[in-house]
Amino acid sequence: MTSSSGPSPSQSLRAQQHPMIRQLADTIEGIWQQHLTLEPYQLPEDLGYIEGRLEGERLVIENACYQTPQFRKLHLELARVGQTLDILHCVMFPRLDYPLPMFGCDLVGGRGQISAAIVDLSPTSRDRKLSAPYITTLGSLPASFSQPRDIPTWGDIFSEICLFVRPADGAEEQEFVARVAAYLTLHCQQAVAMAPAPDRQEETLEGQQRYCSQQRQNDKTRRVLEKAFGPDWAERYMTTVLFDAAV
Ligand code: BLA
Repeated sequence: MTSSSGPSPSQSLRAQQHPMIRQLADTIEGIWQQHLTLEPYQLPEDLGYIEGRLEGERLVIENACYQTPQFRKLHLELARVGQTLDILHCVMFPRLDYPLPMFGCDLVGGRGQISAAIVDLSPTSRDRKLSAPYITTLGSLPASFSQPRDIPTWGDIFSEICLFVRPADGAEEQEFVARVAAYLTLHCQQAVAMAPAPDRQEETLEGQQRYCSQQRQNDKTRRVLEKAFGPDWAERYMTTVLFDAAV
């Protein structure tokens, strides 16, 4: 396994990935830059660029990480397994005095086809409900995806506006990217307009902890990491980089 923070490796992996992943990564970073004031975020022990190979195929991971006044961590990860499996993973972790939902997005694809495309704004409030602006703006967007997918049981953290599909063609891929842009733009606007609510820190912490512990039950993610890095490394990566609830 190697780990380094070399000169902007993300451009290189991004250029090789499935075009929808490349496009979505550029879209997410563009919206972040447009709406938020980004500062660097130091990942533990230089987990910026990682390569692993245990049994089977090589796994390359490139992380981009930022923080802002409203978010303790903005994480965008691109990964490639062998020559075939491309992954985009993105989660935005609000600071505890900003009782905002968790933006999460995952794209998994290979050999020219994206098999899983999911985006959600997942509530962390005790009542497990999204606030009105999210529902009114995003709850009524037209849904014309022909291959919706079923949410696994650990996914009870996701909201009523969660979109989980297998995009059938280029038009559906574009529609999904546009959906992510709409979710993300509204979320950034909500965040910058929000006054901090220190009295809700405990509730927000509990909500983020619930979100992370459910996400860590995704065996499909865990298996990919374990195959390349082993179970201990996979557990550490899932709890400190992908879904760290400790603040
Ligand atoms: C599915 N995630 C998957 C799959 C793989 C990964 C291989 C199966 C693809 C398929 O069913 O078609 C792998 N995802 C990864 C890896 C990383 C990753 C290795 O992010 C990181 C290194 N997952 C998330 C986030 C969400 C998410 C933020 O990381 C949602 C907001 C959801 N991924 C998610 C869901 C599935 C999935 C719901 C389907 C799981 C299932 O059907 O059992």
